[in-house]
Amino acid sequence: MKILITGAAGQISYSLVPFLCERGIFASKEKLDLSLVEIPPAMKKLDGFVKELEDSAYSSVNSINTYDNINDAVLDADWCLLVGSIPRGVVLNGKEIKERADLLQINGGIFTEQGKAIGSKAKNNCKVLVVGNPANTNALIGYKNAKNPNQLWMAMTMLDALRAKAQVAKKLGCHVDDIYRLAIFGNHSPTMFPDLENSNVNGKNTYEQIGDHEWVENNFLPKIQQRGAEIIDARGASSASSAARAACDTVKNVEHKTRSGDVFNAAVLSDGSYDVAEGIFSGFPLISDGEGNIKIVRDFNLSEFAQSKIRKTSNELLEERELVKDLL
Ligand code: NAX
Repeated sequence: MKILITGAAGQISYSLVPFLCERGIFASKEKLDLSLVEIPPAMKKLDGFVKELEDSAYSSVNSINTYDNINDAVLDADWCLLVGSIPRGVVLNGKEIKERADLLQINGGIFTEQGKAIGSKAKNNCKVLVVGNPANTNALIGYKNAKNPNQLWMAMTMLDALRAKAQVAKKLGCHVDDIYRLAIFGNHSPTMFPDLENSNVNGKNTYEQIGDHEWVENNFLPKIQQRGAEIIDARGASSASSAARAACDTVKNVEHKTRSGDVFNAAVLSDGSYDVAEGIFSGFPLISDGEGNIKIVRDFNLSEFAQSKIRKTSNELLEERELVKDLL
């Protein structure tokens, strides 16, 4: 199994790679060939991380190789985890990247190149998870440039789902594992919508058990939508360990059959389900058959409230698509 990870010297990868090397994440028992990609200035730091991975002596790992470009790294990859991207606020060529449009264009350039490389050189059944922000639109750019419809492209919304589960568990005094069918719709951004109305806790409707729409709309929703900012404020750095956990959980959920009565979360290319415009990458409730196939679960009933929130987040994705249309 060849696993490619970009942004491999970054803070998310520092937790993600060790998580992936634990047993039971991938369905196959084959040992892992890790293909770690960074930009040239970060190669020394990556070498340091590789020394630590070697010292961890994982029985699941066959080889570890590092690359300063994706083209050499991606040959026959089974999974590509695209974590690396340029964050908002970075100074490039003397100019601070502040605007969403600039961020989309700069990262768009990265994902154009990565999409082309993955489409032509990775395995035909390769699975791709985009973590680097703006994740949904980066995934769209990568997918369009890959031009290989057999490959599965996703953007990460699992962290939003885990955050939502943690808040529900606190509110209802239940365990996170008792929460089923909690779905994240839309963009991985402050417009995203976590739906509780179709969720249940051990068979009992989550929204009804909470029984407090005011809490859902004015407390729960902004809490999940702004959780990333809350972490940055407290930690002085963005979510890393939880993001790594969520990325690993996404891989595990795609690789294994979804537990009965449940869904998992990622953003995939919209086919028009739930009136989300076709051709954007939106969060949906998904199931996996454990054989590499995932599909959108279509039996959620959406209230007026839910529909209006999903329209808003879908519109944001359409605006983002418009901003990068020259890259698609
Ligand atoms: P770091 O800045 O610690 O690491 C990013 C790494 O990517 C750096 O080492 C950088 O050199 C590398 N990189 C940049 N361009 C690259 C390229 N073209 N090829 C290969 N490597 C490249 O960021 P980190 O905290 O690890 O976050 C990574 C990305 O995840 C960011 O874009 C961040 O916004 C995004 N996140 C996405 C989340 C999600 O739920 N989808 C949540 C967490 C996180 O905010």
